[in-house]
Amino acid sequence: MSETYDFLFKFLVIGSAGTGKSCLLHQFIETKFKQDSNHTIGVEFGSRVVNVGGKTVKLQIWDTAGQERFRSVTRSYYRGAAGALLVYDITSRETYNALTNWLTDTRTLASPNIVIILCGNKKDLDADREVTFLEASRFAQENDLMFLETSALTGENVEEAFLKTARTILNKIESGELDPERMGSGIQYGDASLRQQRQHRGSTAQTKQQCNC
Ligand SMILES: Nc1nc2c(ncn2[C@@H]2O[C@H](COP(=O)(O)OP(=O)(O)OP(=O)(O)O)[C@@H](O)[C@H]2O)c(=O)[nH]1
Ligand SMILES: [Mg+2]
Repeated sequence: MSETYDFLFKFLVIGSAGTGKSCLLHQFIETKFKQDSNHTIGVEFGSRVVNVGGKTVKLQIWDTAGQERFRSVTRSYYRGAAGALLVYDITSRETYNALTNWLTDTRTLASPNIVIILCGNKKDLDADREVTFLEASRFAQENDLMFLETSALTGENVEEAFLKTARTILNKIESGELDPERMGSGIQYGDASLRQQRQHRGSTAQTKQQCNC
């Protein structure tokens, strides 16, 4: 069966090793927790078609390795991403402290228009929390990021994180702030919207023929 969608958005999942990036992607795509998740080698890939604001959007998601030794490989994926989930682990201050480095990389390598959501993952492990919700939300505000605490284990806020990012991108397309035709936007028109545009062009041509002007 061929899929029809209005837009395709390219997404990245980034952040330190062991924060739960692969589990978040798995939960989003399979709606279950990934048992025995191993460190990602380089980059893994997943996709899912979602409905946002009346549009069908295919999310093409690149789940990158957090380990330092893969940094040169993963850096090559930043270009041309429309959205990113920047993940830390609420039970590990080290992964939270590393966020500034991840942001520097993103701001240097990705499109200036990239929409980023900060995800404080492992929300289910509240008893082992090392990073408060308040300090992370302040950090997000200061750095112009959206913010959610998530749990790839229970599924809490996982779909929301992806959908919120997609909705923001869609709003920016509709307001004209984002141009899907721009090189490296990380956005492509799908069959459905191309057909609509063609139909629209067809009807404009017809109107012109009829009015003799
Ligand atoms: N309790 C709990 N554990 C989680 C959650 N998400 C991931 N984990 C655990 O955290 C560990 C690392 O998860 P991964 O998804 O492999 O981490 P990653 O960020 O992809 O790591 P790299 O691929 O090395 O960058 C695994 O043991 C998971 O079971 C969560 O939301 N809650
Ligand atoms: Mg991984």
